[in-house]
Amino acid sequence: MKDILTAPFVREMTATTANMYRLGWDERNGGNISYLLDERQVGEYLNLKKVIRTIPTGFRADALIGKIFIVTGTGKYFKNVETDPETNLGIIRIAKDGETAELLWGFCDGGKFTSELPAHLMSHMARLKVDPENRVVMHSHPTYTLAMNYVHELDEKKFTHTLWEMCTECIVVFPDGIGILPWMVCGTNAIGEATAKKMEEFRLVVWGMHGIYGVGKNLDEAFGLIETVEKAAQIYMLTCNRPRVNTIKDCELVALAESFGVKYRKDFLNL
Ligand code: 2HA
Ligand code: ZN
Repeated sequence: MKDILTAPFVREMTATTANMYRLGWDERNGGNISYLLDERQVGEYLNLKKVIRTIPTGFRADALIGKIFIVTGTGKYFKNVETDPETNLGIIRIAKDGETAELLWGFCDGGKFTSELPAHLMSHMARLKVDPENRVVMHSHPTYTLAMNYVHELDEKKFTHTLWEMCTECIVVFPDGIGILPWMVCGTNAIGEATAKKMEEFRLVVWGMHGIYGVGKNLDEAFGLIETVEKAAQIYMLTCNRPRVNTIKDCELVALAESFGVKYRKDFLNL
């Protein structure tokens, strides 16, 4: 059996959480990540028959029975994952009943998975239906994106359109736009269900005045989506109090999207 601390998926999780912490997106216990793993790959590092303990999830995820995820822990700080992955991360498998998590590794101080597990697993189910390659669900509190939530209308079309105007790459990186939920109590099945519903259509979902969710086939892709939104939101926040002298026009956004061959939300433009 190989040393789990050398597994690429553990290394990627520690590098990503450290990176997000240093960007100032994940203060204290803010943010959470879940990453669907390949059973055969995990089997090189762990005895898959050995369940350390079982933890109820509080909801059913039948479509994920037998699936294995590496997830960040509830109350744990992204800041500390790098130095102590075995306490701050866990590897769980969804049990045959669809509503229990079998702990295979980690959370070694008796901890458990993120409080946002409903939003994560429900989003995995929604995304896998649209994109069978999807593996990662990532939640974070990026500073400028959050700031923008307070001064910009929380309307999917208008919010996406403003961000598309802020950096040339935006419409190419997230042509499908951004879904938005109003402020809701976090950590509940209700916000999980609402997030998953948005995930049928979007790879990015803003939780009004809380943060953002991004998904992808690997950590880089989910991170890159959020990073691009955050960069555009930063440009917006740096410029929104000043007269706008120049902008990228809608006809130019169309030219970009067509040149890069991306399928974009035409209804999010004012053509
Ligand atoms: O895990 O970010 O949404 C802490 C949070 C809750
Ligand atoms: Zn949060």
